[in-house]
Amino acid sequence: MALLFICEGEDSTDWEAALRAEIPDLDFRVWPDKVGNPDDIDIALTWQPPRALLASFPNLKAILSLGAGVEHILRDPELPPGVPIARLIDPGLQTGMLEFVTMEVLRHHRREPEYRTLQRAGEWKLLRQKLSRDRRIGILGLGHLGAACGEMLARFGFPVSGWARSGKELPGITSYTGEEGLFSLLEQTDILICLLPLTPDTEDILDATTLGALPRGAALINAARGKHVVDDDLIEALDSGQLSGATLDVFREEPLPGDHPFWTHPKIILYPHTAAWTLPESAAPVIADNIRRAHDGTALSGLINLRRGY
Ligand code: NDP
Ligand code: OXD
Repeated sequence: MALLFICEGEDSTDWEAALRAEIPDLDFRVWPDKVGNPDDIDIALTWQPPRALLASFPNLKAILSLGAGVEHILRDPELPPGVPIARLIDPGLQTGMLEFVTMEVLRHHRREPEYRTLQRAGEWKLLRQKLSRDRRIGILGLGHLGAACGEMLARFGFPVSGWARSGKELPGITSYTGEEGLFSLLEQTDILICLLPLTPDTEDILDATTLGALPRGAALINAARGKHVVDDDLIEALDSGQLSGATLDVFREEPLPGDHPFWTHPKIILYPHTAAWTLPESAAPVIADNIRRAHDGTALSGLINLRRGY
């Protein structure tokens, strides 16, 4: 049986080496040039598989995402029924996200964007600083990434609240659930971080209503998916002063079109979907473990619940 690597534009060399170091006899194939007999393929390791491709492998035992998100797989209306799908739970992704979120929280907390504007204007001016205990953080999504970020930020002394589908008991984090809980969190959040999966329930969650529920002058960090944000509502919130700034790593359309207003908005800090990378040297052991589980018929780690969409 064979693993098929399906990730257009990605060099598979390092992946093959890293996975072979874990499973020396792995039959590693690459779509579209090195697929061989479709009947041989029992594991798909993929990012953004083309529509209906996965259904063309009759002996598939597992679909493994190359990222934490799985909406890029679930968008395929012709997925093979009954084949388990797993998201990636990777320590490297978590570390990358911790670094990114910490960097951006501190940037907003310490008013770095305003200092850069003052520098460009040649102006020597001190901006009032706050203690971390007076800067409230709200995190949407308390999973593998959100919970770790929350615990890290709590250690800086920030009061941290988080919102998830189920209630959590996490050190230093006040947990909220449900729609009422969402608005309770929003109204006491100075820096909002989105780390939700993209599902029908979470799409467009950051709109005029939710952004308007934040205290005036709050900041947003979206490191989850672009479709969590209603772009026009975000621009309106920034222009009106409701939000003081936004860090955006992800966009409805990627690459972000050259004429999109986010590129030049003075209150937006923009990154090209780079908050946390899936690196073979960190992810290969986790993926290898799931390959073995699929072969043994045991439950995959990070198994997706199709009804919930994550
Ligand atoms: P997890 O599945 O571990 O966590 C998801 C969290 O969101 C859980 O706490 C879950 O609640 C909560 N959640 C899901 N749906 C709802 C809902 N409808 N209402 C309230 N809470 C909800 O995912 P990860 O932490 O691993 O990853 C999160 C996302 O981060 C990924 O899906 C991906 O989109 C994004 N990402 C972005 C990267 C980047 O480079 N920009 C890199 C990696 C990930 P519960 O715990 O109760 O189930
Ligand atoms: C992911 C991502 O989902 O990088 O892992 O966006």
